[in-house]
Amino acid sequence: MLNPTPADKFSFGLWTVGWPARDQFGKASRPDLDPFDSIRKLKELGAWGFTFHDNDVIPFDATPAERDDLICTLKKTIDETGMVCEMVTTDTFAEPVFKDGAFTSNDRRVRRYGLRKVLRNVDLAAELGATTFVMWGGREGAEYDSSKDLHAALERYAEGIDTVAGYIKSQGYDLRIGLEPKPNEPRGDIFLPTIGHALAFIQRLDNGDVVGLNPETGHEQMATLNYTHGLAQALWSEKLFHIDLNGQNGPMYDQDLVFGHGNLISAFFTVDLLENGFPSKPGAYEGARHFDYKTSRTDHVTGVWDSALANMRMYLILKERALAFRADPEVQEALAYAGVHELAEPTLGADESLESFLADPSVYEGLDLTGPSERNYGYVRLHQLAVEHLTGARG
Ligand code: ASC
Ligand code: MN
Ligand code: MN
Ligand code: MN
Repeated sequence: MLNPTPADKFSFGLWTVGWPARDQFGKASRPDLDPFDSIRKLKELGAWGFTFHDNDVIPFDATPAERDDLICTLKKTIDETGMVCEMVTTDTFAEPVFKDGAFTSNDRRVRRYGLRKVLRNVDLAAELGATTFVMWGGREGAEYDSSKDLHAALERYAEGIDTVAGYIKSQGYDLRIGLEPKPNEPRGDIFLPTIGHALAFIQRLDNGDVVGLNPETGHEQMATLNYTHGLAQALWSEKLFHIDLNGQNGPMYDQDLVFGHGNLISAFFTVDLLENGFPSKPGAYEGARHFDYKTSRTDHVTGVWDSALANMRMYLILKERALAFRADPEVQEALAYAGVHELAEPTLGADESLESFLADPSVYEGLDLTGPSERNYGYVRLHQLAVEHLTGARG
């Protein structure tokens, strides 16, 4: 049960296991890994798929012939391992040219260059059979409010995303864009800082039908937000196109810990939502269970593979606990007591007119507030049952 298999649909970014742990304060503490070996190793561990930034596989300064060679090796590795390339993304943050962003740089030359870099990777994604194209605008932002025309920045961001989305549609690619919100780091403030901002932004696009979200656990938690609530709103909006699972301990730098190694209770409810769905709308999330974490700098290559496996085991442990939680008769009774199912009932009756609602004295003038005011919802008992399942004290 706790051994991952391809049926679990786990996938990893090649930059995750491939991170040599170079940080702002220190040199790399691990050697660079060969990305093709990483695909084989992830397969061995039980993963189903992988994802990558163009420059995780193809160096930024590769010649066209070198690029073709590497793509050829990548395709061979896919055929040989059966690993699915489910998502592709573009590095528009590492090179100095992108220091002020790609789609929102004040320099038009950079915006046009960035758009071309993204569009060639849309072609590559389609060629490799990926169904999601993630766009993390890590450098789209500012440190100084004096430096940006914020209205124009949003116009240019929308223009860029709309151009990419329109291109995908015009080519007939089976591909959808997943915007990835993050509040800050590496920029002081990043545009589209949260799931909510990104959902509102998508509403303004011309080609928003193929644009949705790729929310990352730690990014929402950096903004002190509840990741599971964010996933829920993205699902409700039919915009949850992809996920980046990892661990974070509240608002601080982006930790990218193993999934469940940060806020564990939150991770439990994330898995509960992904596996069980909503009580009023049951059903599992169908997309990849994708991890975007970093092996801690203290671990060497052995630790890279220990931590990759740890992500999958944490997910499977939490899945087992979440299923046991929902199946427990005492939990079912506590859910009913708490009124969880009552919330699915529309507030107005099916054939109740607004006139009759307004004229019904039992709703307002005649309602005895004692009952609802003194109601014990029992949420603490319910949550204790959840934590007992999570910790293995029950079921
Ligand atoms: C991505 C993505 C991130 C960043 C980061 C790069 O594509 O999802 O969160 O890039 O992992 O270090
Ligand atoms: Mn992160
Ligand atoms: Mn991410
Ligand atoms: Mn990241």
